[in-house]
Amino acid sequence: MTDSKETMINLLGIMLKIRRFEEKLEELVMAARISGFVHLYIGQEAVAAGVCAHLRTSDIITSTHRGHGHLIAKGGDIKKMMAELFAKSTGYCKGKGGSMHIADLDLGILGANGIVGGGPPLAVGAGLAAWYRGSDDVSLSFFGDGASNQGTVHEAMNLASVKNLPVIFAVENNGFGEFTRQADHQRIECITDRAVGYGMPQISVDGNDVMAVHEASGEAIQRARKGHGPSMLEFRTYRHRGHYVGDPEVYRTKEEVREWQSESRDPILRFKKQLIEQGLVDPGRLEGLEATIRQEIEEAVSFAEQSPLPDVSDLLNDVYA
Ligand SMILES: Cc1ncc(C[n+]2csc(CCOP(=O)(O)OP(=O)(O)O)c2C)c(N)n1
Repeated sequence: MTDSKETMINLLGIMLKIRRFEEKLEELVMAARISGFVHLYIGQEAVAAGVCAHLRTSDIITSTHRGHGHLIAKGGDIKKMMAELFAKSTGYCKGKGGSMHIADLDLGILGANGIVGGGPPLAVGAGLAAWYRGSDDVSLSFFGDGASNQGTVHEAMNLASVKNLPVIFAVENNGFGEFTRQADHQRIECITDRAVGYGMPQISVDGNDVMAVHEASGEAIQRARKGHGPSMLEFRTYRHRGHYVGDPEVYRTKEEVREWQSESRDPILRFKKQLIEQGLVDPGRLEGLEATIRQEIEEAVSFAEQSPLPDVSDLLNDVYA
């Protein structure tokens, strides 16, 4: 194994931070302490963690309506994220955007995005900008199987390919577009089949195996950095929660969900087991890691709760007209 033990433990730490952040968020939404639409990423953590481990601050990502995991993995500040979710003035959008508008340009995060398929064209623009600057920065767009049917995604892939831009199209195939199974919204199994039409290298991997994600994305990112153009990656995964918090989930069975939450499929449980079995981490260190993360999340909640609401006088500031 070429990956160092510390890389693996860092990947586990990022996955745990995303999971615990969102478990807390879910609890807060269910208790009506946070309002607004929230889409949870639980179950897909290996994708954000494995991919973003290769990205520098100056590299760009575009995210989706299910964006918390991407933002945390790219280095987003969970205090400012939590404050935004609480609609407080200390949040990323001064409390006026909520879950689907969190962005941090200083960290290369062009933003979560409520427009399905809205991210890839932005990533192509960022890739074009990197190329103009003559830098070796890359841009990477996360999007879903549902989004992969959008015209914007196809136009973006074509332009990136024609211009040989440093863009990575990272599709997270979690099996559903809203309440519709993949098999009912597209006639292909491997979404990377679509890359063939744009003459783009592609690979489809198990998105719940963080090391497989890490390896595949590392190659694509290196290719883009070296000026060898775009790639498409498909990560096959599953979302453990409903499409949004409160989704009655009538389109799947509890048994199916439980199967994906089992130790053999859940990306965190299976990676933890692997690390312990290989003697790469001892349970004591894991407990320490969990405790630090829980503490950080509690601090983010306190910060958010104690922050002021936006002032009425600020209502029309930062609003495009
Ligand atoms: C342009 C546009 N069309 C429709 C919607 C409504 N919508 C929100 S999420 C979603 C499904 C997205 O599915 P997918 O891309 O697979 O992402 P996932 O929810 O599975 O993460 C749809 C259709 C939207 N937000 N934007």
